[in-house]
Amino acid sequence: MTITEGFVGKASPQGVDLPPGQHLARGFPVLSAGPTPLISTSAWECTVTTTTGHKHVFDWTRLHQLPAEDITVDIHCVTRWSKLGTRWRGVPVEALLADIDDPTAAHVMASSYGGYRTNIPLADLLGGRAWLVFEYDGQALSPEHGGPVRLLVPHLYLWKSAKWITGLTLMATDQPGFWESLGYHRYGDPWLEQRHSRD
Ligand SMILES: Nc1nc2c(c(=O)[nH]1)N[C@H]1C(S)=C(S)[C@@H](COP(=O)(O)O)O[C@H]1N2
Ligand SMILES: [Mo]
Repeated sequence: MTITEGFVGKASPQGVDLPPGQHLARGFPVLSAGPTPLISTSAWECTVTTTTGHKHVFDWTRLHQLPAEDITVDIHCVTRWSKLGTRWRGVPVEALLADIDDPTAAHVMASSYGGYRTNIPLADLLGGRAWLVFEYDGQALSPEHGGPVRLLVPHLYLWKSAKWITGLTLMATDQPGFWESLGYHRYGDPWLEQRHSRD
């Protein structure tokens, strides 16, 4: 999709493909439920835990041994701002999970440094629809936006894209994360306006 400068900032732009109830953001808002943790690339780790408790640790070096790709996607926050054509670089979650055998896994709890958690069906992290990203717009991902590494699941509301990712826990059954426990939707499809649990 292409957008022209003139559309940016208009509340109801004509010809721009926005989910219902969303408007275009100016700039890149920061939304964090707590303080920004400062994690060096050498200290960063993301642990994949299987339903049987096996742990697979990915550090910065191991993450960069996996094939990275550049992605351009639209992102949608439940607070009603969207940002079109955002550019990131990262590794598909599918590549992390490729060698992990866990037939009973159906859901995933993503967890962050600082304790934030969010649940996502495993299928939504596969098929080239979710990444562990470490660059935004050609630069190292800044701490306030989740650097050194965050999850990016752009087809769901942005609260599912856990910043400062440190764990992916595979689960047989769904469990609510932080916002989901507070009444946000279990799944969070922006095109279906799945904002709250009653939606
Ligand atoms: N660890 C962590 N991840 C998080 C959050 C958070 O508070 N902590 N906020 C979520 C919410 S509600 C949104 S909208 C996006 C915001 O990402 P941004 O600050 O890069 O815009 O991050 C999501 N990931
Ligand atoms: Mo959000």
